[in-house]
Amino acid sequence: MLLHWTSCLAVLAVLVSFAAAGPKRQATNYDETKVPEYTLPDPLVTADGQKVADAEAWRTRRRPEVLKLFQTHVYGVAPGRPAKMTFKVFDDEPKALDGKARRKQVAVRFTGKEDGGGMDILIYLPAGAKGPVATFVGLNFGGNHAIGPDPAIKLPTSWMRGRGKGVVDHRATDAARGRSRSRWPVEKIVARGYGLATIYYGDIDPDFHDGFKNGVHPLFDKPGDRPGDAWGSIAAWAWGLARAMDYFETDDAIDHKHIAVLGHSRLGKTALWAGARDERFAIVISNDSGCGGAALSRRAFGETVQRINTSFPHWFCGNFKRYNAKEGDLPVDQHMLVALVAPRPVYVASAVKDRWADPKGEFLSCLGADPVYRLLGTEGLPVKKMPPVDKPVHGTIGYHVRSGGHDLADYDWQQYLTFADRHFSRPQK
Ligand code: GTR
Repeated sequence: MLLHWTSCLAVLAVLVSFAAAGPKRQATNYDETKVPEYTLPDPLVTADGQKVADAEAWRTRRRPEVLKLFQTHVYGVAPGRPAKMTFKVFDDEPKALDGKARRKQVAVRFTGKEDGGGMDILIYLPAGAKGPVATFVGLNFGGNHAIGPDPAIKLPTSWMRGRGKGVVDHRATDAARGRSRSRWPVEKIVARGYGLATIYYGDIDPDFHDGFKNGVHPLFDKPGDRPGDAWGSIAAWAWGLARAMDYFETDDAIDHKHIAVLGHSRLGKTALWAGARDERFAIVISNDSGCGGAALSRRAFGETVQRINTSFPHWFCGNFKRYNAKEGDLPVDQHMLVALVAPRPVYVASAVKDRWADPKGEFLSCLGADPVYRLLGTEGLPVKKMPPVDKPVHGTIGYHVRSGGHDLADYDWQQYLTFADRHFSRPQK
C-alpha cells in the first residue's frame, strides 16, 4: 500500500525534529501539581549510611564529604591562593561621595605579573570610620563604574557583556557609569556603618563559553583535556571572591572577620558557592539565585539542570551535565549547599514573580538545611512553612519572598542590612 505523500512528510518532519532536538527536552514547568515526586538526600547521613549525630561528626566527616560532592558533581575544583598574587591600592580618597565615604580601589594581580590576570576591587567605607568596618562584598554584572556615577571609578578593561548602553565592541565606556546604581545603594550602606566592596565578574572570567581559554582558567589549568570535575565559571567567580577576602585580611580599614558575601542571580549562585567553600565569609546572601543556587534541583520547577547546562555550558563542571533530566541521580541537592554555610548566618531571598528561579524551591532548601543548623546549636530557620510575600523571617537562616520580579532591590538590601546588624551584634535600625 502506498502512503499518502503528506503522511510521508509528517513522518519525516517528526524524524528531523527529533534529530535536531537530541535527547528529550523537559518543558518548563510552572505548575506546582506537576512537580515530580522526589526524596532529598539527607544532609545528616554520610555516603556510607552513617547518621551524623553531633557537631563534631558534621565538621570532621560530613561537611568535607558534602563539599567534595559539590566540587565533583556540580561546580568543579578550583585552585588555592596563588603564591605570587599582589595587591596594589591605586586609589584612596577619604572624601568621596560628597564627603560621605572613603573610596579605595585595589588592583589584584593573580600571578603577580601585569599580564597574568587580575581584578579591580572598588571599596566604599563610611568616611571617618574609627576602626575596621564590617563590609558587604559582591560581584557585579556591568563593571565597577556601573554601580554609581562617581567619575573616579576606574573603567574595566576586560571583556564586557552586551552591546549599546555603554558597551562598545565588548569594552566599557563612560556612558554606562551609574547604570546599575539601583542595585548598589552605596550611600545607604555607608550611612548604616557598613562598607561595600565590589568587583566586575568579567575581570575574573568573561561570561561566555570559549572552552575556558580566557579568564583565570588557563592561568592554572594543566594543558590537555579538562577532566569532568574541572572548574567552571561559577567556581572561578567564587575563587575571585576568595581572593578579595585575601586582600581584606591585609587592609586594616576592613573588618575581615565581619564580611558578608552577596550576589544576585548567577552571582547569587556564586556567592553561595564562595561562602560554602570559604569559611572566612561570616554571612552568605543569595539573591534570586535559582537553579544551581538556592533552588532545589529535584523540583525541576522553572529553570532545570538540563536547561541551565544547555544555555550556559561553561557555568558548572562537565560532570553536572550527567544530571540533565536526571536530577534524582545527584548525590546532593541545593539544601546541602545552604547547609555548608552552617553555623554561619545565611540569607536566601526570592521574588514572587521570579518563577524561573523557583521561590518555593529556594525556601525548601532553607528548610532542608535547617537540621544541620540546629545540630550545630543555632536557631536555624524559625518557620516550617513558606512565609507570605514581603514577610521576612530572620533566624540564623534568613528568608524572604519579595513582591516584584528578578532584581536586587532596595527592599532586599534593607533586609540584608538588618540581618547583618543582628548577627554582627550592631544596634538594630
Ligand atoms: C538566566 C539564567 C538564570 C540566572 C540569570 C541571571 O538567564 O537562566 O540561572 O542566573 O540568567 O544570572 O541573570
